[in-house]
Amino acid sequence: MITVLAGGTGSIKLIRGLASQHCDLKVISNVADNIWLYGLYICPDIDTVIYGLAGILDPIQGWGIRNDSFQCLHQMEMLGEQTWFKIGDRDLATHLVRTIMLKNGNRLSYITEWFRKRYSVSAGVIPATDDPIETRILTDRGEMHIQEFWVKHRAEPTVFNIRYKGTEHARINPEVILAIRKSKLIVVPPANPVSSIGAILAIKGLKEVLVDERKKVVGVSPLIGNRAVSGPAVKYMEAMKLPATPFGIAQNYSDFLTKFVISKDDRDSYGMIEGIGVKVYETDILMKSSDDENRLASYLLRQT
Ligand code: FO1
Repeated sequence: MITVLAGGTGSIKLIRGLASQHCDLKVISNVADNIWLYGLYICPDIDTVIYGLAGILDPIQGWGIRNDSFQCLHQMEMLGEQTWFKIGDRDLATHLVRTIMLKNGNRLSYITEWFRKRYSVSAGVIPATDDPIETRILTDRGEMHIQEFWVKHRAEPTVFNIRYKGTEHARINPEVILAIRKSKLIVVPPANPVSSIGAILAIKGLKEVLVDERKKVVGVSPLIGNRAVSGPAVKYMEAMKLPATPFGIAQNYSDFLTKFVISKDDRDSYGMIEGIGVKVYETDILMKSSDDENRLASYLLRQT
């Protein structure tokens, strides 16, 4: 079994690659990006993994369903609703059904398992916790939900700090611990180290389990040089006073990471990373096509 800690658009590429190589995959999904909006409970990272593995993810945006229409959203706009978060018509069905199931008293992990089967995904998809947690961004325009910062304000405000609301009381999903303990490999994909991986690690007790199983943990850098492959990782890392380099990532993960795959363009970081006790592997980590995804996944399985 292989367990992957997952955020959104960056993680799914490697997850798809691993799914093409390996049949017993468990994906632990970040849930701190989840948001109540338009009366619906939206779980972007869970949906990105499920749509990605079901082969229906929009390849251009990296979220939502391919070739979706936006009739409902346009109608809402016509009715005067603020529609900064773009929900497609087919995607809407997922949020509607999930919200009904939640209101009927079902846990998020039960609902996610139900969707996994409906979308014919064979990999397990496990929400990191069933309890509500939320990444909050403290900015020069006030504190806001991560989706407000990233989508509504297009990541423009200056970020002072980031906090994970609710993580002090959230209970780790027991299946997460089971997956980590039973896996022969635990993968930290090229995901946002603050808003995706950071939000999973902020759940009390989770990091300790990873530290315990550190010999099995391999990471892939989400940065090439000092630039994120996608998304606002650099902005978040700077706000958290973390050096936005592959070394900064390795240092941030060093309690539980034993192996780290970096871009061959970052060869000069090799010595520093090995200096903190993390074994370094260099390859082409940019995933632009499914061939790239499969190649990196197979490299990970063969080399590490
Ligand atoms: N990202 C955007 O940049 N703009 C959107 O309007 C938007 C809508 C959206 C709807 C459903 C969904 O599952 C994801 C959506 N995302 C959108 C992506 C989302 O903000 C990010 O992918 C994750 O939160 C980052 O992990």
